[in-house]
Amino acid sequence: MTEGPSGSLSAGASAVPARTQVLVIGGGPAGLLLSQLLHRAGVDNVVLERRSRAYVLSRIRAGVLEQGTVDLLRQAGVGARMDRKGLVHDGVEISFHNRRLRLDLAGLAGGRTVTVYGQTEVTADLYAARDAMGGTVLHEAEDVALHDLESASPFATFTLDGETHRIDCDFIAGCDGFHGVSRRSIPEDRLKLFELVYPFGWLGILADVPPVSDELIYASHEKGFALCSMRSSTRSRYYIQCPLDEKVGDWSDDRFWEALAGHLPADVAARLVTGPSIEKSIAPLRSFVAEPMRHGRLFLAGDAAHIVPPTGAKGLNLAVSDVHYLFEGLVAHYAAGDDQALERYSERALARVWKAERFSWWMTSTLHSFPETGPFGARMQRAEFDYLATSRAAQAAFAENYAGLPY
Ligand code: FAS
Ligand code: PHB
Repeated sequence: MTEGPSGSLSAGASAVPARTQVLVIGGGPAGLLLSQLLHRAGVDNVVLERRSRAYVLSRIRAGVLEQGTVDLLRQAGVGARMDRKGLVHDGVEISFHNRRLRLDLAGLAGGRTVTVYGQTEVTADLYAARDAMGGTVLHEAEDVALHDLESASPFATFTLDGETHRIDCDFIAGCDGFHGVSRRSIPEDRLKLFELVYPFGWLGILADVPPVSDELIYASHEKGFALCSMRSSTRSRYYIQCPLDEKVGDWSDDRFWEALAGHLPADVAARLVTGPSIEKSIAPLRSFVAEPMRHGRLFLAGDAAHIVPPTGAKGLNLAVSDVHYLFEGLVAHYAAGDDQALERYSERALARVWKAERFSWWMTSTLHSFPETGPFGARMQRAEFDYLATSRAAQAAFAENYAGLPY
């Protein structure tokens, strides 16, 4: 089905343009934000999304926005509800085997803060803005295939409502996530892949209960890692480290709450308010990068090009910084015939991606339980925390990474 102005459903070939300037594959945060920015800059674009709009809006994912993400969402004209409902945090807490450390992000990182505002809300705001501008987002586009990527006239084919379509374009933005078609459309001998799969996952719960703390708590405990987050003053998001072979169906709400309390410092656990879950899921953790993030007229952005473990709250924020670089390049191409920024896109985006990969890997390695690394590994984790707890330089480095490195 296709979505036209005001989100109305309209089926059939008439809604599918034969050509556009930029074809965006994937209607998640990267694709929708790029589409919105391009449309406001007068660059014609179409989004092809495999799933229904309802499915995309049902996904529960990221929760923390860096300042750069907040700024770009405002630039795209989708910051109003975020500014009303988002929770601005100037600090974050790390507890390590019951030792508590608050990191004053604003004081350590030149006044920068983070905003707690769910990715689901960001996606809803982006869809509302696409509708308001009459943007073209084609949902349930199946069998998307990319063609002639190394020519000046790439195109995509796909089926919609049982009909096969082709859209010709100047550029294709591959914003279709880790499992999308875009990265897989690049010949294997042109890509270099880097991957680290962690030996555990995150079991997450969403519940309409007040958060246990005003700020996020990243808790490292001998039983494993836990994260206390939130979506509002009445809706909480919690995670605990779990083995990869765990099944979410084996976790009743009571079992989750009991396990979470056992991963937290006693005074935090004592304040925990429990209640029925709205959502419960298990996510695997991996670090992954595909280089380069470009092949001919195809540019990868977001999870299509890289994945980080959610410990550093970087996944969504990296998708946004990719979009920033790609948008700059595309606008320079159309406005001034200048392709320098497009030529440098992969190099610029990867420079920031790898720094976020490092920080996310470091936070994951320091705060999770890794029995396989033995007593020495446990001492290294304790030394990391001791250094962070006793060095303002280490705290400043943590803060500038967590609040978001500059674009
Ligand atoms: P997305 O995966 O969000 O969007 C890609 C879109 O492309 C999807 O809508 C998909 O349906 C579509 N698509 C896929 N294949 C297609 C095809 N062949 N044709 C057309 N469309 C196609 N990040 C954080 O910062 N903090 C977190 O706490 C956090 N938690 C997460 C929990 C989970 C379970 C997951 C999976 C990820 C989490 N992330 C988190 C990372 C997440 O937020 C991503 O970084 C973010 O969604 C990236 O956005 P996109 O690059 O747009 O990719
Ligand atoms: C979340 O609220 O979902 C969240 C927050 C911070 C993280 C990961 C997830 O590092």
